[in-house]
This record gives sequence, C-alpha cells and structure tokens, in this order.
Amino acid sequence: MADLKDLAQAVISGNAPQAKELTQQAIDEGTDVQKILDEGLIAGMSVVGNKFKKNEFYVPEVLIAARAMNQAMEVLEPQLAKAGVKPVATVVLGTVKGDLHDIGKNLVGMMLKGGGFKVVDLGVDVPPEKFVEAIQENKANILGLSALLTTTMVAMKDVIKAVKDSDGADKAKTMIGGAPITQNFADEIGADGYAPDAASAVDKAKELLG
Ligand code: B1M
Repeated sequence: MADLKDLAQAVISGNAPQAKELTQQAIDEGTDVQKILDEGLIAGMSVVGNKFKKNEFYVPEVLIAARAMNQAMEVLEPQLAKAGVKPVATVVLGTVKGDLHDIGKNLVGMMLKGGGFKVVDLGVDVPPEKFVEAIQENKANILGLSALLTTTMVAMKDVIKAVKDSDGADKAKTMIGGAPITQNFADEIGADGYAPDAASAVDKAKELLG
C-alpha cells in the first residue's frame, strides 16, 4: 500500500519519479485524493518550506522538491478536478513593471502551489492594469508582487493604488516581497502583507485569508 509519508518524503528529497509513482499508486488504491494532496504533497512541501526558512535547504533543493511536487500534481490534478477539490485560494503573482528578476518570484509561486494555492503567474515587467485584469478574470483572493530593484519597488505603490481604485479587484488582499522590500515599505504603500521569503509567503497568504 502507498504510504503518504513516503510520498511526502519523495517530495522533500526531490525524487520526482518516486513522487509520481506513489501518487499513482495511492490513486489506484482508492486513497481519498484530498488526503493524497494534504498528507502527501502539501505535507512534503511544508517541510521543504520550513527547512528553507531555517537555512537547512537552499534554492536548488527547493527547486528540485518543487519539480517533484509539480510532476506528482500532474498525475493528481485530473483526479482532484473529478472529485471537485478546490484550491485553497487563487493568487495572481508577478514582478512589477520595469523589473526582469523572476527567480525569487518563481520560488514564491512554487511554494504557494505546494501550499495548495492556485497560482496565476503573469511573469515579469507587468504593468498595473494587467494585474487588475488578471485579478478580475480569475476572481483572485490575493495579489502577490515581487521587485528586486530599488528603482522598481516604487512601482508596487502604483499597482496597489490601481487595485484599490478598481471595480472588483479591490477585494483582493495584497502581499509584497523581494530583496529591497521591508515591512515598513509595505505599510507605507498600503500593502496588506509582506513576506521576507518564499516559505513565509505561504504563511502570510494563509494569514491574509483569515
Ligand atoms: Co540583477 N540586480 N540586475 N539581475 N540581480 C540585483 C537585484 C542587485 C542587488 C545586484 C547588485 O548590484 N548587487 C542589483 C539591484 C541594486 C538595487 O536596486 N539597489 C541588480 C541590478 C542593478 C540589475 C540590473 C540593473 C543590472 C544592469 O543591467 N546594470 C539589471 C536590471 C534588469 C531589470 O530588471 N530591468 C539586472 C539584471 C539581472 C539579470 C537579468 C542578469 C539576473 C535576473 C535573472 C532572473 O531573475 N531571471 C539578475 C540577478 C540574478 C541578480 C541577483 C544576483 C540575484 C537575484 C536572485 O535571483 N536572488 C541580485 C543580487 C542578489 O540578490 N544577491 C541582483 C535569488 C532569489 C531566490 O532571491 O529574488 O531575493 P530573491 O527572492 C527571495 C525573497 O526576496 C522573497 O522570496 C524569495 C525566495 O526566498 N521574495 C518574495 C521575492 N519576491 C517575493 C514576493 C513575495 C514574497 C517574497 O510576495 C508576493
């Protein structure tokens, strides 16, 4: 019988073939798909997030674990859809206008997916109106903004203003991050939350949902 602890461990150690195989085995054995997601994949990514926060894991280990989780998710997703399992919430994510850095943003996206969120990633150099449109189209609950340059972090203020002034998108909570960002800056521009790293972004997103 597929043990979900082994599945979590396959994710933690970044063993994608094993993660896929154990997910398929659990499905074939009739294990509840929500349980496979929660006690296998999300449990594994949550350990990865904690290790990353404690500097026990670095970027490469997180990327390898996220790849294992993504491949197992490809096996699980059709079953989740069939069973009507909904994501925790939807996050629209992107790097602000003028900024091309996306390594940290991608890590945040992967950790959010690992936490059970649906992530709509708009990429880099995203203007405020694109964020607003994507929140409206996807009925997103959270907007996540990333910036790595002191010259582009100010663009976050424009996005938050555009979101607050919009029709409907203003319901989304806003979360920001990136190397030059601080809690003080988040407060100053009226963002609802700030997270210093990808694992904390998952905790912050959950906190923002209440
Ligand atoms: Co650029 N760059 N870069 N660069 N680059 C920096 C940021 C810089 C600090 C380097 C330096 O001078 N020491 C400097 C900024 C200085 C400043 O603004 N004060 C800089 C500069 C100046 C530039 C250019 C202007 C250089 C030039 O052309 N003259 C240029 C700008 C291009 C542009 O964006 N318009 C540029 C270009 C590039 C590359 C394209 C070559 C490349 C980016 C490749 C890519 O991303 N695909 C690059 C890189 C790689 C860096 C450094 C070396 C590394 C950034 C990185 O990926 N870190 C960086 C120096 C450094 O940080 N040591 C630098 C790893 C990543 C995992 O961390 O992105 O911080 P980070 O993400 C973390 C957290 O910040 C947080 O979680 C992540 C994971 O824990 N986080 C969030 C991030 N987003 C979040 C969102 C959240 C929550 C948390 O909620 C939504």
